[in-house]
Amino acid sequence: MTPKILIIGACGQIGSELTFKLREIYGDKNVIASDISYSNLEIVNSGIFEILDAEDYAAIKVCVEKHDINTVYLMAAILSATGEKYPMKAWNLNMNSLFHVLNLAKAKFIKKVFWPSSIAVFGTTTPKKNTPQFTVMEPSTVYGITKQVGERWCEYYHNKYAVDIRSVRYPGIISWKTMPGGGTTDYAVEIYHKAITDKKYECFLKEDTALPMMFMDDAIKATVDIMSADNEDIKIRSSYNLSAISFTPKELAESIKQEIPDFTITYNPDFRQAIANSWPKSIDDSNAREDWNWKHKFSLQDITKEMLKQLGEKYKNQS
Ligand code: AKB
Repeated sequence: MTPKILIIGACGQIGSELTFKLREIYGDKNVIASDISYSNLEIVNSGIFEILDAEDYAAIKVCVEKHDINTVYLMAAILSATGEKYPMKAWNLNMNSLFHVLNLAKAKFIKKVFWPSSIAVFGTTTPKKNTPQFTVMEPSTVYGITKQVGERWCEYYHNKYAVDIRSVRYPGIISWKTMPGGGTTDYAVEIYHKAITDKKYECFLKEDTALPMMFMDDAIKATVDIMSADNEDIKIRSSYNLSAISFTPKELAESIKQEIPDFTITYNPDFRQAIANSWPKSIDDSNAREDWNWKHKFSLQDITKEMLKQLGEKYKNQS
């Protein structure tokens, strides 16, 4: 099956880079980008783009039929920090959009679905180190609840209606092209911007808060890999643990100091500290490594070098 792809939420941090990668692989005319507004002009102007509300079933169905779509990547979501401010908005967007896409697959309008879950499915009662694939899951954020419930529905639709759904639990994603929005792990992107512009950063998490993280290129590779794996190799239909590296804000600051010796960091924890405290410090992703050969590439120092190089050029071109 040649994928004819619709990306819902293509203007966001992961959606935008996924759109470019999928267009590179499958060709511009086979990848339709969509979002609720024209918030990322690079994406809007880079190929076919549709305005689409992820909560509008009829509109998604029209778009799927118009472009003869067989594969949907549902990237629209309200993340952990924003979800705490707007709980019902987060619940409605995160759950309604998932049901719409699952129901389109159940009704055979589409054949394959990618839906991202998150390390936010875990909670304070989960083992924190090397968190297993199958373990206690009592998420304490609205975002985490939507992802945990979403995982159950994905598995249910696969078992009951044979929906080909594939999912990974993303850790914090570090990237330079598009800013993240509304997450707890966002500090790990903001810090690089401030390192370039101000040589200092005030972190909203404590210095010893270890969290699982990953460079965008690895996250995109995982997404492409799981979607192109053979059907029988995908043994988990809720969501796969996915891991690359783990670090604390202090360790991240040290790695920046290796490149910018006069960079300084201060700490002023806010409400996001409690969210970070409820999440794992590191993740056991051996199921993904065994089932579909997942492997990450970027170490912390690789990421720091690449982030500072790319952002350095970006800010130089703007001035
Ligand atoms: C967040 O911080 O909310 C997200 C996530 C870990 O899913 N980046």
